[in-house]
Amino acid sequence: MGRSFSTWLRKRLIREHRAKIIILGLDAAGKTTLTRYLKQNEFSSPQPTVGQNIEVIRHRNWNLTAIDVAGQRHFRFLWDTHYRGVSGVIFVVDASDSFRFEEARAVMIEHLFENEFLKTCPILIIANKQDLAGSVPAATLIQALGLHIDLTQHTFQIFGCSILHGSGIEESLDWLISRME
Ligand SMILES: Nc1nc2c(ncn2[C@@H]2O[C@H](COP(=O)(O)OP(=O)(O)OP(=O)(O)O)[C@@H](O)[C@H]2O)c(=O)[nH]1
Ligand SMILES: [Mg+2]
Repeated sequence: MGRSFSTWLRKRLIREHRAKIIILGLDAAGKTTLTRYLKQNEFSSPQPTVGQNIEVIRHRNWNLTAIDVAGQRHFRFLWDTHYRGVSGVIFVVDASDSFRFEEARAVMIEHLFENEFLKTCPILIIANKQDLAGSVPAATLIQALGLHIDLTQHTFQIFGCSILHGSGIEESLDWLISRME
């Protein structure tokens, strides 16, 4: 499938309120917990993902096909197989795990900012686990991840969320949908 056909199809689906989104982030950030919350509206503690989960999520009047990938290092090469046709990206960060911010930044640079397929996609960053002591607020995470330096070419927004408490999630998804084209 050529790039222009793929772009035409993506735009047409958006007009019908259908889109493919991809959920990226380090292992244990909360990608599968988020996917399940969006699907079933409840918190869970999933096993680490092997490969990927694909779920269709209803949000407002949208049908979102969400690709929830495995974040462990040895699975990250698989992310490449899902980028084509993506209209929006969610990058989940465990905001309580400052030891891994540097690794999260490196993964963002490699997989997001230098990615041809995701160049025009809005990027929603979830600063997750705000319920945990020691978690940093969204504004601090922008600095810690260097987003003010690296993300100048992209449409992005960061939201502090706790999937455990169900806070910040609805409005973050509203933002992503409003920016998809
Ligand atoms: N306290 C708290 N724990 C959370 C939150 N979100 C997710 N978790 C927990 O974080 C752990 C990891 O969550 P997962 O959803 O499996 O993480 P993942 O990003 O899918 O990890 P991989 O599949 O290995 O890439 C689980 O024990 C979740 O219950 C949150 O908002 N608050
Ligand atoms: Mg997972």
